[in-house]
Amino acid sequence: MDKKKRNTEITQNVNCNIRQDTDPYISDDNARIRQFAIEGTVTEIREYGSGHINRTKRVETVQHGQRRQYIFQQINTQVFQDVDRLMENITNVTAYLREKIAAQGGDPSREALQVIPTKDGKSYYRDADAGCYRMYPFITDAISLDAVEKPQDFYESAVAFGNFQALLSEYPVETLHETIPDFHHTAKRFQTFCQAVEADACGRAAQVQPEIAFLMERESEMGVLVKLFEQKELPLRVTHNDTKLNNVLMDRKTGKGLCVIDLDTVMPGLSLYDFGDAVRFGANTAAEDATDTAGVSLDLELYRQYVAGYLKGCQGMLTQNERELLPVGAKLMTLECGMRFLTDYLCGDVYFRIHRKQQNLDRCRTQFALAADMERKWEEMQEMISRCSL
Ligand code: ADP
Ligand code: GN1
Ligand code: MG
Repeated sequence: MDKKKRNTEITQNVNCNIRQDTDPYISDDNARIRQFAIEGTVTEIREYGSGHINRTKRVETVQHGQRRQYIFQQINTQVFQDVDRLMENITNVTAYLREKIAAQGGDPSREALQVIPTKDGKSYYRDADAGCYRMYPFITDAISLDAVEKPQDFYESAVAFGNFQALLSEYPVETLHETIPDFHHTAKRFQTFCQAVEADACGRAAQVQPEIAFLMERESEMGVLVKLFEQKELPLRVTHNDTKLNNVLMDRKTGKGLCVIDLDTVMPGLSLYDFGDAVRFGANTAAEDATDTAGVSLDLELYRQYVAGYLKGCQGMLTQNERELLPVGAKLMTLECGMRFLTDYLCGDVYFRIHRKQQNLDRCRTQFALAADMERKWEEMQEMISRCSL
């Protein structure tokens, strides 16, 4: 699909997806939502967004004629097994961000998420079936893009993610829980991938031999960032770890990055993970799940915009090693993500939500095609870093 058509399509899907109050799930949701300290009577609940992990809905309430909107999310407890710790991270990080943003003269109610407590003061609600739910105020007059529409959008998203890291540069990193252990430990991800090939639980390995070979040929690259970190060549930082374009809300009026969202994976990490993951998603000329890799390539202009925006947002906090290794971050995160999609395909699509058969395989193929294109454009990628760092 044309990458730019995707934003419209998702908006339309969302708008068509109104479920009636007769739907038993909606009644259940109503009961769950009543557990939270929100204002007004619920008038509407709609499926929302295009995340691969949680189930997100937008809730509307009315009180004395005043309309309010909220985000209501079912946390994926297969992916996040310790919800107490996950929500402790998010509650603490958002409280910290709100204070910092206020001190800098910003508007914390629009520039940071805020966890809405349950009526009995908890950060999330666990129902009788062990489903876990949370709520945030819905940030209005903002958009979340599933594809870059113009280079400026990508630049502004980079400023926002860089700024997010700068805001958290003094946050006590040791107090954060690892919500998914070894999330970006690419070498361990490679081991898991090899085990999945070996087990071949769904009999799919024979069909993906070229993809398996592509990764095997790059085995020596898997541990490169972890090793540099162990050798103290790279600093540990508070990072977001899932910097997809749709995880930052953009101000509808100004077009500037407004609020970094999807904080489930805020953990100790490397800045290169945040830079790399954003580039692999946003600077690809094709959609992450394109069915034909012919349209996949690294858009060097978008890459340049992201480098410039990220360095600006980071406000000089990156070390020389970090700056020089930005291209490595981009390629490694692309390889790692493709490897995760392939692993999930081999395991029977148990992790990433799919909407059609082979979607995870398509996702894997786009990532590998992108990594291959980065190899072809490697010198340009490096040159741009030197030019932007001047
Ligand atoms: P997932 O982990 O499944 O990706 P997200 O937290 O990213 O879930 O939420 C999914 C989508 O919901 C986002 O991409 C964004 O469009 C929207 N969203 C999430 N939180 C808010 C919020 N507080 N205000 C407005 N939109 C939001
Ligand atoms: C998931 O939640 P979402 O859709 O923003 C995944 C990321 C992947 C991404 C690939 C917790 O992100 O790591 O890069 O899909 N999140 C988790 O699109 O695994
Ligand atoms: Mg998300």
